[in-house]
Amino acid sequence: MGFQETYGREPDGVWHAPGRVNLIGEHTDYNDGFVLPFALRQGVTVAAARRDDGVFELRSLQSRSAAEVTDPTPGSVDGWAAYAAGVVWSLREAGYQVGGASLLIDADLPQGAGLSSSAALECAVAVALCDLYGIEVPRPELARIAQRAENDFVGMPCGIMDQSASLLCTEDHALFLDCRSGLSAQAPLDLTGLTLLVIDTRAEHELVDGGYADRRTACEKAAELLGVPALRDVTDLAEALSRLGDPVLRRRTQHVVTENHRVEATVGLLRAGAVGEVGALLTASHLSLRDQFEVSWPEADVAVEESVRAGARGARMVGGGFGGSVIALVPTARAERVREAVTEAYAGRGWAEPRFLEATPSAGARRLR
Ligand code: GAF
Repeated sequence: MGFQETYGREPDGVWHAPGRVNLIGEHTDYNDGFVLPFALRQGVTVAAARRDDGVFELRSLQSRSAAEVTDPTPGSVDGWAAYAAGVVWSLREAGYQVGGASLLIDADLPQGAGLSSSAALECAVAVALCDLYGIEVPRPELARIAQRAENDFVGMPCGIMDQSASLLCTEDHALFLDCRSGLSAQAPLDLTGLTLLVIDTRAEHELVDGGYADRRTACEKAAELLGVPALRDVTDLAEALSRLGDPVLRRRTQHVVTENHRVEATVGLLRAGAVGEVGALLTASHLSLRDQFEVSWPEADVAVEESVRAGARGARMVGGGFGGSVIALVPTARAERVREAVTEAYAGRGWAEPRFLEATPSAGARRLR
C-alpha cells in the first residue's frame, strides 16, 4: 500500500480493523444497555514499523495532511490524526508503554456514513501498536482504551459499542454485548436468501456536534430523576414515564427502555435461526429513533419507507444519527427493486444519489501480515 515509497523501508506488519453496522440497539450503550452490531468487511488498514526515536509519524492515503508527534496530549493533535494519536495517549494512560512508530493508514469505508470509520481507525492503530511492542491487552480492555481515546482525546462522548464491534466481532455473527458488564456472546447471522443492504444516505453526520452529547445528557438526567444508576435499570416503564414531568425526557426514556427489549427479542430470533423475522423489530427501532429519540433525518426516513414499500422485511437508521446510513433487511430477490425504489425517491426530491453496499458480517480486528 505504498509504505516503502512513503517511509523508504518495508513495514513490520499490516493490521486491519473493520467498521460496523449495528443490527439493533441504538443509543443504548451509554445507558448500560444492550447492543447487537456486526463487523463489515470494509474498514481501516494500517501498515506500521517501529521507530527507536519515540516519534509517531502518521500518514493517511485519504488525506494530504501528515502528523508527527512524540508525546501526544489531549488538544495537541487535530483532525483524523487525533484518533490515532489518542490511542497512543490512551494506551500510555492505561500503563502500556508503546514507543514510536511510522504508520500508513488506508480506509475503504466511507467517512461520515455512520459505519464507524473512527472506531476502525482507533482499533487498527491499537492492535498495530500492541503487536509492534509485544503488549498483550485483552480485547474488551483494548476497546475501553480506544473508547477513552475518543472520549478524552478527540472529545466525543461515545459509548463502547463501536470499538467493541471492531475488536470482538466474528464472521457470520452479530455481537450481543451487555454494555454494563462487558460480557458478550456471538449470535449467528445466517443470511441465506437475505441481503443486508446498507444505504448510505449521503447526508454526512458529525457526532462531535452537539446532538449526540445532548441525548446522552438527557438520558443521564432522566436516570437521575428516576433514582436509577442508568436507564437500563428501569423495570416498570409506564410507572417511570408517569414520574417524569418533562415530555422530552419521557420520550428519550421510552426509546432506551423499549430498544433494550428489541435487542433481546432480536437475539432470540437469531438464535432460533429466524433472521428473516427480525424485520419488524428493525422498523420499530427506526420509528422509535425518529419519534422518541429524535435523531433521524429526512433521507433516512425516506430510505426506510421506500425500502419497506419495495419489499424489505424491515429497515432502520444505524449509528448515532443526524446523518449516515440505513440498513435494510431484504429478501435477496428483491434487493434490486429496493435499490431502484430508494434511488428514484431521492432523485424525485433532488437529493444526492444514495450509495449501496451489501453487508457481510465479518471478523474483527486482526493482523494481515
Ligand atoms: C455512535 C457512538 F459512537 C456509539 O457509542 C453509540 O452510542 C451509537 O452512536 C448510537 O447507538 O456510533
